[in-house]
Amino acid sequence: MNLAPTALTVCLAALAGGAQAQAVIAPFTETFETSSANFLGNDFSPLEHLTTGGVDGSTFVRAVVPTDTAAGMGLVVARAETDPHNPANNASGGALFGDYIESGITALSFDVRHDAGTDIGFNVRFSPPNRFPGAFAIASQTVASGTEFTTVTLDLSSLATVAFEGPSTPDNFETVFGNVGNVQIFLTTDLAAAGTSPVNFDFDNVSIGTVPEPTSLALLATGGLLLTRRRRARA
Ligand SMILES: [Ca+2]
Repeated sequence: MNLAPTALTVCLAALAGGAQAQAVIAPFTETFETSSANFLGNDFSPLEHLTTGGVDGSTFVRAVVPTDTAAGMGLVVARAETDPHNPANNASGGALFGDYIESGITALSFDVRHDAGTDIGFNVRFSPPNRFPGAFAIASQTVASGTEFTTVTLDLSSLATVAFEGPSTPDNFETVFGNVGNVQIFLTTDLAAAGTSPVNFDFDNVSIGTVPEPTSLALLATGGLLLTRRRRARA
């Protein structure tokens, strides 16, 4: 038999083993339409939810980061996490979590802008609900300070594109990406170089899916330019 997973089979799997990962998740984009969707900041307090001025004028979330509390690299600026004690607290209602391998999820992307006054690099740590081990996917691009959002895409498709806490083995890949329960956006740039404090980091459209084809990327870039022009035309 080769049955597609249904809500029933997912429920049965959940009943069969409490520790078992959610079987299948779908491509998903968190647009922060009505709330901060339980996304948290460095100190685990909810990110600020702003109702206008995001991508294409939409809603978005903001992490306000004082530079004096951000000594060195490796600062978490935004967290999407599961709460093992109360699933109602799961970021995005849990839509970002589960078995990325089984579901064919090979990329996470987000739109970000900041006002640090210097280029900022990001990486994203993925971990199971119990938080360890973690795997870091490192963005190849940095994001300039400014008023426009930039899309940062992390490739999660293989051992070659992520760095593990512990040995880089197929077992570790399965442990993390077969049961993702926490997604943490880190800085790879020391905020001590920032020209302003606090620094606002604005996030929108946190997405899981597949790595875009180069042609899709070009189309997306064109679409982004058109949207930018339309926004300017309206302003
Ligand atoms: Ca939005």
